[in-house]
Amino acid sequence: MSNTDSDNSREWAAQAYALLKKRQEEQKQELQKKEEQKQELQKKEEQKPTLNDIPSKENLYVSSNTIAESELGKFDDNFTWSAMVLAAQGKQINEISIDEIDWLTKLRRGLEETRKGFVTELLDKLGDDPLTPESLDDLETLLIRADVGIDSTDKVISALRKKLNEEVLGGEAGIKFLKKELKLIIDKPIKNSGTDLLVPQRGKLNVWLLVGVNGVGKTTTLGKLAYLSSRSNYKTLIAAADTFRAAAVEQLQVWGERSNVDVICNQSKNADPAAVVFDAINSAKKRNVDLLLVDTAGRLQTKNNLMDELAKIKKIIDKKVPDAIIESLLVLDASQGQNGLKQAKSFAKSANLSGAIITKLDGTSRGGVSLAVSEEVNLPIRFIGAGEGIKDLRPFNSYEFVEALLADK
Ligand SMILES: Nc1nc2c(ncn2[C@@H]2O[C@H](COP(=O)(O)OP(=O)(O)OP(=O)(O)O)[C@@H](O)[C@H]2O)c(=O)[nH]1
Ligand SMILES: [Mg+2]
Repeated sequence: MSNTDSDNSREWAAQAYALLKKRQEEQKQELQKKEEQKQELQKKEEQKPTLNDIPSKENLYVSSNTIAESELGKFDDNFTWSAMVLAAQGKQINEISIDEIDWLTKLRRGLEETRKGFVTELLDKLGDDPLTPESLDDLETLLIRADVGIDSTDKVISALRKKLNEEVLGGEAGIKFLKKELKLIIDKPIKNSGTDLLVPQRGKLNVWLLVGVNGVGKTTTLGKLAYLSSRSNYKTLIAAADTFRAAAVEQLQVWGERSNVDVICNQSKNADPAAVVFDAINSAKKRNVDLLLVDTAGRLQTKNNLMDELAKIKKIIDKKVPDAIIESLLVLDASQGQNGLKQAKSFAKSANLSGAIITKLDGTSRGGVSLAVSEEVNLPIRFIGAGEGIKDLRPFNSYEFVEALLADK
């Protein structure tokens, strides 16, 4: 990036920042006004003589379900970078939200460890010199170390080698080309699926099953999805079909409360997961639900009948709502690297998956595994998670992912 480019970017980001700050001030004032009006009203109520002078709890507490709006952070390098990523995707200054900036900052920070492993080292090695066959050998090692996988690495390196035979490639142009190649790999299964962005189809019952091995983040991801979905005005319901793990239902109920979404469950021990799904579908039909999110148990598929259980759940859905749109989403913990990839492969064989959700991208050095999932398992990545908070999950955007992976600072 030339000096003028970066000056322009900073100027653009500064304008976006000023606009967000102004908007936030206005919102705060609006809230304060509402609060004052509320207190005024309460005072009047209290002054009225009543038989029973116990104040109603509802009047004193603001709903605990409300998720606080994010606070605008500092105007720093993170802000500028995030604003530029949004601008590059065609966002106008007045279309940028604090949530988007926050997410991109989180994603960039989350991928820092992965990035350190190869980009920083690569840039140090490259400097401003043109790429050489030797630097490609270094890049190959670095990509494999970042868990990008052998197939994806081969693809990228061959493409770069071909390009090098055709023209001299400077450091910056090399990175640009690398980004393009990585994006191609991730985009391929998404394009093949025919759906760029996974959203529930209106007017139908959409059932999203979250599957995956122990502790990868299925329940947490489901909670975040419930929030995202209800916030986007889809009528949402949760089915607690992990009847195996103690406290799984309670964990889901907490998420249900946070996102204001009901949870259908059966508290009895060893309840049949398919029966829970049966009840949930009945409720979903009665309530005209758009999206039913199903949490499933995470036992290792090699050790038991998890696959049979999933098949049974699918059969029930097919029978009760033949026109339902079913998505089987494999949840993968990025920090498990190649192990996660192995899981994905064995699940893909028997569970008829339609997509993947990558979690725990924050603080792992193995974020590159997302590329391996795309290339080797041919699964479209639908969402990514980078944190334990309710807002720490977003629809997958390959451009943002690759930019964050290769952000150079
Ligand atoms: N840092 C981080 N932690 C996460 C993320 N997603 C989930 N976790 C944590 O991972 C742990 C396991 O998450 P769960 O959602 O219970 O995982 P699960 O797959 O439902 O687990 P089982 O039901 O036992 O199979 C919890 O401590 C979560 O807070 C993430 O994106 N980032
Ligand atoms: Mg769980």
